[in-house]
Amino acid sequence: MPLSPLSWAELQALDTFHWDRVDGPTNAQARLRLFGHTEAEVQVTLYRDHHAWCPYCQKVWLWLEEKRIPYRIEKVTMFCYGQKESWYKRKVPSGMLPALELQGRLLTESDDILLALEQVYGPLGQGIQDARVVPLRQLERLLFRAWCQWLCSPVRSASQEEQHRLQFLQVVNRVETALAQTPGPYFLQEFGVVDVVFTPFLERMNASLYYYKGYSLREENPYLQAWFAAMESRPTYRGTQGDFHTHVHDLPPQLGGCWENREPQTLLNQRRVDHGPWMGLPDVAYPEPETARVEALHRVLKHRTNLIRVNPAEDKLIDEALRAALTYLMTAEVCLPPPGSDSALRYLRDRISVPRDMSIYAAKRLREALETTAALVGDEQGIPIPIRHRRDQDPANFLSTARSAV
Ligand SMILES: N[C@@H](CCC(=O)N[C@@H](CS)C(=O)NCC(=O)O)C(=O)O
Repeated sequence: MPLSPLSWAELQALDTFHWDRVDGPTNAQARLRLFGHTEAEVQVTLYRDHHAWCPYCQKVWLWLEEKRIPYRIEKVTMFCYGQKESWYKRKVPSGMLPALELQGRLLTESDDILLALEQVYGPLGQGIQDARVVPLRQLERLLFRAWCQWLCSPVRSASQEEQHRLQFLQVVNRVETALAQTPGPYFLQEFGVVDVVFTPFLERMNASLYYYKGYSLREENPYLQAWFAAMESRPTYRGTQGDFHTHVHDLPPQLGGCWENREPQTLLNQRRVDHGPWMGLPDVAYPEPETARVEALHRVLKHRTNLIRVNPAEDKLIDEALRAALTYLMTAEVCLPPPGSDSALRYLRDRISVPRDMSIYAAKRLREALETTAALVGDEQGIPIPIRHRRDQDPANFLSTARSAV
């Protein structure tokens, strides 16, 4: 017989998750990172986007985490999901991210930021102007342009699509050759700034090409496969890592559209990313931590009032349905949600953002619990995710509790 949903108090009692956001592993929720230093020693403030979607912010974020520099984090809204904060426009009139304050000096442009940080704290492996680093940074930009060309150009013919695909694969081969030249998995002898520079877009290429073009960058290229695995051995990277679902739906408004090729493999991949099963997707390969479920529970409990308020369904309906999904998440016992709650549960399933809300495996477990529970009462989908903007994710709706997330 199906279990009836646990109460919020009963769910709260199951929440044993604890994470030291300030001195513990890299995470997207912290507003302050100390690495054992005192707050008085902090000389750096990183301005990055609320949702951890901005790739240039990820580059600087990862560098600071790798170097264990104490820093503050101020989160700013991107144009595609809400209103830019006026205090930020006074500081950076263009509104562009990232920005960084270093010993009272304001810097913009991610490469200039890294250069200035190197001058104060020393390089991460090699300096970004090192003669071994510069050609690899150029290769990264070449790959970026070939990816944009393939993903973001509306094509007029199959041959044009094929030409863009081949151009991208040619640059990928150059990346494979570069990785093959070192004895380890990284771009140079040891992990360093080049790996940090490549990370944000390799992650986004892996996600977007799988979903829009049916091409699995990580699985089809052995050196990149080894590189991703090596990156995932680093807690710093794990803390900044996004999942396929998050990237494929945050990229279109940022890039001005992503074009799918409608091939059978693409359609299969799209179904898998949007509807599951999410375990086994090539967006992550390290083993699932034992804490995945309880982390998901913890994060939902923290934000439940807002999650219920922004859901299009009646509060009472989504309240009970969400408790049913969380009961299943924590007990593995089928728990029937109220009739008519399937689309409300799927609305939430489609709006979990990684790493903003939780880490990658926690999100997969939560998506799975929401979908399994929704499927007990129907197959109605949630309101579709917008393509031109993501104001459905406006952080203004969450700020009162987000502020206390440290
Ligand atoms: N060249 C810049 C590029 C930065 C950039 O394009 N930032 C985008 C986000 S990925 C931005 O701030 N756009 C304004 C917005 O979306 O609000 C850098 O390396 O820092």
